[in-house]
Amino acid sequence: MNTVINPALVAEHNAGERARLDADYDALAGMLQRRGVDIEALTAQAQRFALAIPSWGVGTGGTRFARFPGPGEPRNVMEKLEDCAVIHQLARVMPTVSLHFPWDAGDPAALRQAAEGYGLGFDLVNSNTFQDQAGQAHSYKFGSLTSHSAAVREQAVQHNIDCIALGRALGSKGLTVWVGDGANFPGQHNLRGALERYLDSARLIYQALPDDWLMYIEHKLFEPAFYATTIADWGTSYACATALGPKAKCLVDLGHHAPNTNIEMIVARLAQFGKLGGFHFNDSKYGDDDLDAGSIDPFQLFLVFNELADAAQRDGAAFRPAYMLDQSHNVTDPIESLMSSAVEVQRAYVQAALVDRAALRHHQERNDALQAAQTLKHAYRTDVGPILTMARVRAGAAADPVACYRAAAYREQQRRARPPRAGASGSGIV
Ligand code: AFD
Ligand code: MN
Ligand code: MN
Repeated sequence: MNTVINPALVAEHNAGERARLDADYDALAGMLQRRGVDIEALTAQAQRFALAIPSWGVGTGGTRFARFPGPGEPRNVMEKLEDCAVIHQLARVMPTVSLHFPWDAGDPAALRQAAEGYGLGFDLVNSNTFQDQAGQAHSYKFGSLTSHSAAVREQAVQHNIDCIALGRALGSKGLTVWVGDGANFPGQHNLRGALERYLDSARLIYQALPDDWLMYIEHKLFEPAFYATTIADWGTSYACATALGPKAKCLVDLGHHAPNTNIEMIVARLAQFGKLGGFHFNDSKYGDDDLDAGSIDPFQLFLVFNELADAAQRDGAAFRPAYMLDQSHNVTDPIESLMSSAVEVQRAYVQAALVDRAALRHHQERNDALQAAQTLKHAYRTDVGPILTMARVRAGAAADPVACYRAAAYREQQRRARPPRAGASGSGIV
């Protein structure tokens, strides 16, 4: 495998962490044993956990106001893959990359070869009909899949079909469709008519799906439409996924809800009805903030994984949602944010695996609300850090990915190797 960071440096870093890791791991093993939990089973579970890197996440993000580019940003999809390889090498929890078209357009065979060289695979592909591209025949200013214009709808449908073809060539197994379509004024749209047009367009994309592919419908409450977004909530997403058929599922982006929405309940509902397709993990305080997963409300992330653990227990191997991060890194090094966010998601996964489900059911059946809540808190409060570190070290990754990454001076090296292109510092989101 082509490693971007010198493996000797990783080994040296790990050797320095070894004594402390062993001591912490043994202490945690003893504590868990007294609770009847085998630490080795949890570590093996942590090692199996994986989520995808959003290709756009390795570049510095931005807001509607400005974008402040960071040094050594990747300037094309090949350089994005190189950054993803660093994340994969040091954290070993993100083995796949999710490409976004046409941003990541490239020769699929060359992309595949580069990714395989790094030991990376390709996850779901994403279509983009929320902005216009140079030379595009029709504008998406007034919508894409829901446009009043048949020609615009056709163009948007065709783009999604092209994404499927590209994804197929990459070995991907699904397409995520997020549209910004909606209205900024009451009356601008016939609300029902817009959704009817969406479904007509979505059906054409659905029909183009290979047999072993899924289509993921991503809802979002608002922005860019500020009055009425066509696919605004999980109810609409569920209704559309149901209307389309078994290969259509719902994708939950944690930031795409009103503040204080009970997202774990949405997860439980979608899982119950077989429509939970996957996640875009991130965190938020106010809206679609795209902050790092677990940075604002790690308890919510835990509660989401608590529902996922329950669903996995009920549905077994058939339950395999797609996991990905979807964040905008505006003030941090994107590689550092992606690695530490992935570890936060993995942490929530392991904490949820620690929930004593038999005890929880026992308290629930006896209406002992206090003890039921305490059962969850008990798992959540357990510091599973040594398990995550051990999982990484055993897989050849870094005990402390951020510290090791900084020691490798990768960013500094790329600052020199990748001088910014003229005009690349403009404003705009991601
Ligand atoms: C959007 C959505 C969606 C999309 C991405 C592109 O979350 O996942 O693909 O950002 O930047 O807000
Ligand atoms: Mn998203
Ligand atoms: Mn978003």
